[in-house]
Amino acid sequence: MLKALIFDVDGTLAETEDLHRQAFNRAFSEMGLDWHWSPELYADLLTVMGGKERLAHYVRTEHGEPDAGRLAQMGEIHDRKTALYGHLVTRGALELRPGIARLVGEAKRAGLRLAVASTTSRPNVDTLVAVNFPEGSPFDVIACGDEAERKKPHPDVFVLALTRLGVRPSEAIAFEDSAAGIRSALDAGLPVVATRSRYTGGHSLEGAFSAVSDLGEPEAPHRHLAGVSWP
Ligand code: XBP
Ligand code: MG
Repeated sequence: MLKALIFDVDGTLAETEDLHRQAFNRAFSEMGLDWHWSPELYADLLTVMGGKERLAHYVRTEHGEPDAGRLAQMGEIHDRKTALYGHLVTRGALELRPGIARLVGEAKRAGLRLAVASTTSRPNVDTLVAVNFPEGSPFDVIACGDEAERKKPHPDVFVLALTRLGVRPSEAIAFEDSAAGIRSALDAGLPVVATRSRYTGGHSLEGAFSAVSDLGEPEAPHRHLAGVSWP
């Protein structure tokens, strides 16, 4: 019997990744670094799950093995990026993908429990949920970021969500946008509904029992922020 739905965040609940990219670039600029992640480069870097791990991969491949000073700077960059990303989300730069609000509401009314299982950092989840569910979070469980010992495609974060929900994999469905996320959910024993996002258009959806363009009826045209303005 179905008891819970488990949602990935970035790319599934909302099209967040380009805001992460812009926030990284802003943080680089603020710290006097001439690094710039184009959408094309970021699409490649997204094969590395986790912003901290993604940044470390970029530094190692483009700028050599980081010394202690660089490692400290990388931590500052990611912290600043998270703050800048939160600023953009708080200003309404993100909206839920089509159908998410409807599905979440219907699931709650049907008595299902809801969880988040994400690689992203907790502040990013909290801000996205607070802005887009102003009447209160619909999620009974949030498993994210460094709570998982190993990041996606390892199953750890989905296993953590299942444990916290107190349900078996056969009693839940996972929603994911990326190949790594699908792998993570499958290896946790979960059936997966896949919905590609802007940055995962070329990803394999192998293993998902269903793949949809998005989760809902056509809604009002996306409200695009005219241009981001930094704090
Ligand atoms: C996607 C990720 C995250 C975000 C950036 O997470 O890999 O790392 O890109 O967020 P998911 P952080 O698809 O599992 O939601 O910088 O906080 O990691
Ligand atoms: Mg994702």
